[in-house]
Amino acid sequence: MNISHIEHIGIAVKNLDEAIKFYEEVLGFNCYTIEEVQDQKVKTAFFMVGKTKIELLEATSADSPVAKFIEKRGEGVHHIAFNTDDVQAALKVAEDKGVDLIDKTPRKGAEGLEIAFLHPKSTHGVLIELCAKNKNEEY
Ligand code: CMX
Repeated sequence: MNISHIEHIGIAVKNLDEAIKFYEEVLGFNCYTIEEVQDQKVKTAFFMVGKTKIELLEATSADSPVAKFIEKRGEGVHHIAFNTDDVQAALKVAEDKGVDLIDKTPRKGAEGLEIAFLHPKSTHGVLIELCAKNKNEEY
């Protein structure tokens, strides 16, 4: 799959502003962008931590995957995103090995990334995101 590093860790929160305060005032991180991803029904806030990122996720509607997650499990780690050079190729590898794909083709995520998810039921309980920089996009 050519995975190079953990691109980000996604954390589901009830209230983005309150959670940002914790990450800035207690942990001393700097929120460098807030972005709504309509396709995923989330509002996101990003922090750089060394070479990886923390992505806070607040649901923007009741049927958002993040709203459902919080309802069932409460706030907490929602997914781990691995950087790869080619999401479509990585999906093919996963599918060929019998992994249940949530996305058959990459979608557009925050920060202009191409993203696709693997179902936690076939990854030992962790929602895995595969992501790559969209080569056609300036970011
Ligand atoms: N991590 C681990 N397990 C999870 C999970 C998560 N984030 N979300 C759901 N699950 C578990 C549930 O607890 C449930 O387990 P049990 O059956 O043991 O109770 C099971 O997965 C449910 O699976 P489901 O019935 O197929 O589906 P859900 O309606 O709960 O949806 C999922 C789960 C992962 C398919 C859905 O959330 C999804 O499609 N996620 C991908 C998109 C996404 O999460 N977008 C938001 C982030 C976007 C971004 O970062 O930009």
